[in-house]
Amino acid sequence: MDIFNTLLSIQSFAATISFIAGALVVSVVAFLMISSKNVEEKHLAKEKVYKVRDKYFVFLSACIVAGLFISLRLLPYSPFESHPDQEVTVVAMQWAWKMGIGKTDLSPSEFQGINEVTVESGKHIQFLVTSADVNHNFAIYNNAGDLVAQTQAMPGYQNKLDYIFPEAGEYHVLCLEYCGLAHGFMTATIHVK
Ligand SMILES: [Cu+2]
Repeated sequence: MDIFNTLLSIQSFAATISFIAGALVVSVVAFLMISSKNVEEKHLAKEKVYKVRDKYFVFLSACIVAGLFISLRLLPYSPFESHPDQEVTVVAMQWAWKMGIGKTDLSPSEFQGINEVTVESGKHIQFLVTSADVNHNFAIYNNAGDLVAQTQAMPGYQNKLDYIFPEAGEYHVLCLEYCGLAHGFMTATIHVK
């Protein structure tokens, strides 16, 4: 149950951040409404803003270009140009995961799999993910409760999810796309040795 407690604490942290950000937006709007009653002041403020607007635009554009340059270089796609060492078929269904080593020619509903699979650490694993019914989301969490990889599980499509498990241990699979009544019980385990 450790992983669920960790997820809960991440959720409450996110909720606190959202609340603070919301309160900030409301107070800025309230401040602007209170401080912009005088028409004369409005004209003065307009001129002031127009003076810095061009510089602000150039500054923001530079920030976006620099941010794109840095973040695009950090995208984790280059390690996966090779062929995978191991393929794992994953079929999502209401409300379970069917997994098995290797590719399958069977349809998602015919495929027989279980909610456990064993793979090796340090190897390029490719999950072939699809769904037998509605949209789901195949999400892998490590033992600390961190989301390490995820992809949509969609009927009629096969999504490839490449991942190298950095260390041995138990990884947990949860569904990240609300898919009905027992969505929260869609769990599975990936044993990494
Ligand atoms: Cu779900």
